[in-house]
Amino acid sequence: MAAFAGENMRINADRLWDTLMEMAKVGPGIAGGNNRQTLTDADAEGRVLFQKWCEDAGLTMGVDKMGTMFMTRPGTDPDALPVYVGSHLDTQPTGGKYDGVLGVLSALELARTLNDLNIKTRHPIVVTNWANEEGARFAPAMLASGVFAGIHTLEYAYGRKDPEGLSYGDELKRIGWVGEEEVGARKMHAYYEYHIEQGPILEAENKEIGVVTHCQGLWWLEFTLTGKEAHTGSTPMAMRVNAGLAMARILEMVQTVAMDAQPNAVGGVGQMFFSPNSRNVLPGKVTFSVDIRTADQDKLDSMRAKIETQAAEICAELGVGCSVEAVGHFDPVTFAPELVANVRDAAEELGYSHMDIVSGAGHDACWAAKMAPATMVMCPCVDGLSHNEAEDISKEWATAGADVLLRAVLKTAEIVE
Ligand code: HGY
Ligand code: MN
Ligand code: MN
Repeated sequence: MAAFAGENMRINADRLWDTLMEMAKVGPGIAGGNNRQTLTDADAEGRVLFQKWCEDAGLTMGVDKMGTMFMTRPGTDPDALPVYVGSHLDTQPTGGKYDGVLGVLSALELARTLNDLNIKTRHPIVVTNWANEEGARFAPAMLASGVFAGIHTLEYAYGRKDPEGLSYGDELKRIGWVGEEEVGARKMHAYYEYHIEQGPILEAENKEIGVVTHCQGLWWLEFTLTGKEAHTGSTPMAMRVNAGLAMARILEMVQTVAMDAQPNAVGGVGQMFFSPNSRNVLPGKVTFSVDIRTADQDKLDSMRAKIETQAAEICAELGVGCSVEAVGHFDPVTFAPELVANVRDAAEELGYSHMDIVSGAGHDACWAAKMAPATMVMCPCVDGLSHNEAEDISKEWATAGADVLLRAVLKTAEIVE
């Protein structure tokens, strides 16, 4: 990379941290984290704040029909496709302050730093806030970037419902963030995403930077088990059609399938609903979502097949009805080697310790990778904890990753002397 005015360019660490802490005040959780779920009033408040910050930095906003926000810093070449740099501002119901947010606000900080140094780039840079990355309220995860990549139709996405039965389309309209742009009409030169690791590897290996080469593939399998509602006291054991028992046996089986697939495979359940969910009524209906992941394609598919086959056997034995729907999926992702090299070189040049890593969590970068060369930068998080209000990072970790993001992006966006 040619020497340039900001050879040892670094972001403004204090400004990034202050911006993160400001956003953390929007949609506070009950234990120090955030509950800024997608398309809630808190999400709307965070969007408005982010829009103000971006427009104060001279970026111009575009919004698409899924509500994704694209904030453009112009380049010098009108024909050059933009370099997109982003992540997500929506959080889990008991989310942390950094999951997604660090990537979006570091991309903003990148633009702010280029403004400070009066640096121009040939390619425009687009700071991006993808709508509904988490999939907590409206499954699947990465819904908006999935529509952008042509994985889902806009109609499918608008029809997705939250546990209260509210639809994505209606809620997006309610908060006033239905954009004009067709989803996916934008073309990307490249995509970078900076994210906390959400796992324990970087901290355990004492590395400041994760050079993300791949991302695990994922299945979300939504099971609906049908039992017979009956009195928990007066119904003899032999007469029970017990969907709750079937669920328990399936959860145990998922654990076994995941452990048999070691190393580097995971499986578990985060969400379940009992109906009628009354202490003294055996459930007539149990729904739950199985989340399995691994970076190995064959292993991912065989885990799914085993779980579906054995779940059917468990339910048949108990006389419980069983149906399953795949409500989320992406195959393992290999990120663009040339962008991965940019991240690794940037860490090296800046003197940050680094290691190659496979992302355990899914990210919008997984769908962006279908549209253009894409990659990620990661920083450690304390105890590898995420999707927990106690999620924590150090200011030094946040800064290191943002410095690397800036330098890697400039390798692609091309500084104009
Ligand atoms: O589920 C995921 O991996 C991401 O946090 N949405
Ligand atoms: Mn995330
Ligand atoms: Mn998340």
